[in-house]
Amino acid sequence: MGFFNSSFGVLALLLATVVLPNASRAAVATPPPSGDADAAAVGIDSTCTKPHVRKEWRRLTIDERKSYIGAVKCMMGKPGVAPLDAVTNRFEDFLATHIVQALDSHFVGVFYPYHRFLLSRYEQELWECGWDRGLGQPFWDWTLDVERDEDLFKSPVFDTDTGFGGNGGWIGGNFTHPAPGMIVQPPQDVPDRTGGGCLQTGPFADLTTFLGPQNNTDKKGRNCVRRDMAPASLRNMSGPARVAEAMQLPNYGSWERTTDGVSLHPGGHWGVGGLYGSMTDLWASPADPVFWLHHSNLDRAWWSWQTRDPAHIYDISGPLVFFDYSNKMAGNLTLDSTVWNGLGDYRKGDDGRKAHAHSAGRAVLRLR
Ligand SMILES: *[C@@H]1O[C@H](CO)[C@@H](O)[C@H](O)[C@H]1NC(C)=O
Ligand SMILES: *[C@@H]1O[C@H](CO)[C@@H](O)[C@H](O)[C@H]1NC(C)=O
Ligand SMILES: *[C@@H]1O[C@H](CO)[C@@H](O)[C@H](O)[C@H]1NC(C)=O
Ligand SMILES: *[C@@H]1O[C@H](CO)[C@@H](O)[C@H](O)[C@H]1NC(C)=O
Ligand SMILES: [Cu+2]
Repeated sequence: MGFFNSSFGVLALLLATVVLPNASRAAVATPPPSGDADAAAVGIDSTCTKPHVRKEWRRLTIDERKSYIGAVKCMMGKPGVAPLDAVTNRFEDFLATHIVQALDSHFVGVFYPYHRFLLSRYEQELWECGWDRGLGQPFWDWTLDVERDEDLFKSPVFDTDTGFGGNGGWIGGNFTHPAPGMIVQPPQDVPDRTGGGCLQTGPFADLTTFLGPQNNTDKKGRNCVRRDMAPASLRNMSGPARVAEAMQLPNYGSWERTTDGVSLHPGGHWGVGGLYGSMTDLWASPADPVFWLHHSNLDRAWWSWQTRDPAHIYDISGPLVFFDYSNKMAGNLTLDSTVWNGLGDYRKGDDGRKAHAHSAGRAVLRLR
């Protein structure tokens, strides 16, 4: 039974080791959990006595914000390991992984565990690049930036000096009539969008990559990171009312399906990416470094939901196949499922566990 016990520990790591935003402004409807007391409350036998702390971006000191940005740039300056010519640095390993695995990690049960795992791998790379090991991946609490439209544009997260830079310049068009050469990213119009052009301000101004748009992983032309901010979309999908509503969802299946629908998850993506922006790209959204702050908050929201009820903490379900919510093609995710981050070649039927082990760090995590 030793095997069971130790691998159960791995499950606990994935589903329950979470990073506790102890100093957060806690605009998510319920105050977020604040340490081992909460872990104990939901029955987690934690031996972690000094967890690192994920903080809201504006709760970091200015020096910490600059240090975080420096760590991301450090990743962009390190060689990548993914076996793709289009990958030119370590930051892009994570982007490539997300592109290749996009259809296996969204609108499926594993959506939350997959992104928790990827986030954790990214966080470790940040530490390797000098980020404070006492601090985890910072998060962007969307609810702090939705009261008025201008709040989004003034957010410290999008500061042009100590944040991730601002909006892209205006490009016309809409969902049915996009501007020439522009790729529409979401499945519907984003009428409140305000930009569409390349990111031209802030520490990541003029950032480009060969990867994307969408599922492209060939080394063709470079493309820029685009922003197309949509403040009403952010408010409508990721504002306090939607967060409060989501927290009431009764089980993981409805939590995943609802929040990955027109709700918290796309809210942060479309709020920054609008119609044309990188953040709205289902595959290549991690081209924009702010992706990781959005997903850190989404992970925090899941943890808040998980710790609301002891029955939630190990609750898992949801389709194994993209958007197969009626289970027509396959069953649900279970605690016996495997979560992995890597560049396995699905098109050749290889699930990637053996081959491409190092795209985002460790390749595979078994739930049990
Ligand atoms: C989209 O743009 C076209 C061309 O300008 C316009 O005719 C159409 O009304 C627009 N659609 C919406 C929903 O605004
Ligand atoms: C990318 O998506 C297109 C359109 O859906 C598809 O035809 C193509 O096979 C995909 N390419 C890869 C590398 O997955
Ligand atoms: C946001 O919600 C308001 C109120 O329901 C609605 O009037 C508006 O059209 C919505 N905007 C977007 C972009 O979803
Ligand atoms: C999958 O899980 C959902 C709850 O998330 C449940 O309603 C459904 O019956 C399950 N499907 C199967 C085939 O077990
Ligand atoms: Cu994703």
